[in-house]
Amino acid sequence: SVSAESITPTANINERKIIYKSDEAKKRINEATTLNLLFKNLDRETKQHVVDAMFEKSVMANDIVIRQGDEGDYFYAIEHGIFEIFVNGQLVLEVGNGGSFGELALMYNTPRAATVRAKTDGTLWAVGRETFLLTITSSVYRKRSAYEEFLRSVSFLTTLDQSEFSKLADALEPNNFEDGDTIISQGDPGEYFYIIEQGSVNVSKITDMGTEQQLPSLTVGDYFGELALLNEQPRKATVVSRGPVRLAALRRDAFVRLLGPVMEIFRRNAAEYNLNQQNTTGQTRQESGENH
Ligand code: 1OR
Repeated sequence: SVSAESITPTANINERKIIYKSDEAKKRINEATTLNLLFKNLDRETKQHVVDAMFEKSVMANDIVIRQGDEGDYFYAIEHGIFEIFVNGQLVLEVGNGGSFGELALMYNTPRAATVRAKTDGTLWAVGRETFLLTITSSVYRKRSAYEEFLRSVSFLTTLDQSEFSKLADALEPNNFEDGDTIISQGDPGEYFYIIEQGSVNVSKITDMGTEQQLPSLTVGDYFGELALLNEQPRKATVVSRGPVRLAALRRDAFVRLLGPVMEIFRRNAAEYNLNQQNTTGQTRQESGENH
């Protein structure tokens, strides 16, 4: 299953694999990987390393790309096509353009956890085990270590256990903002939840009366953006960075999946926020239990 056990990058080859590619092929790889979480956190040089080592694999509908139980050899990024994932013969997921699969067996050195079959004709970009371990796994590992330390210091997360911290660390996306940037705007749909890693933010809202109300500012270890995800409603406030700000962002699906254990805290604070709404100006979150 998809677990968050310890990852130990052990590959130590020095020679770097380079498979020649046209600019057009590089462009296609770029388009196929920009939204992928596993590629998002790679620095430019590491990404180049991965792209250099990739080779193109064309598949036809019904081809089996990965068989459950086999040893892991390649990781695949999907350029186009739809792929069905089966666990013990049961269809559990379909992945398409911009998605990927085959990372688990390589990262955790376990047998393939699922069978992957092409539902349509398609094009994949394959990365061999050694390159994968040297680049993507190492980067996931570095990111996990860096985030875990921070997450343990965040007070609203103290009820999480080790494996929950690891999964959360893997799913967080670093986001940097400059002084004065608008991070979320009141009225917009909400797709992300944020924890402040560095810096602080100003929070304000336009009230029903049409006046602007300043809400308590937030700083390191505080969170915002949960209300829109909890209630599936538009953003209730505008958040603007105050100096340079570094945030750890969590997408809606991961928020629901990984922060289950702290939903009660969010709901309780949200309820208090409603009670205190009229007199929040100048207070801190600790005083008002307020959040956004
Ligand atoms: P792999 O190297 O084990 C099969 O080869 C791949 O299928 C696996 O890496 C993942 O990339 C992909 N359970 C197991 N493997 C999955 C799953 C999955 N989803 C995608 N893969 N589950 C679905 C989670 C929504 C869990 C089902 C119980």
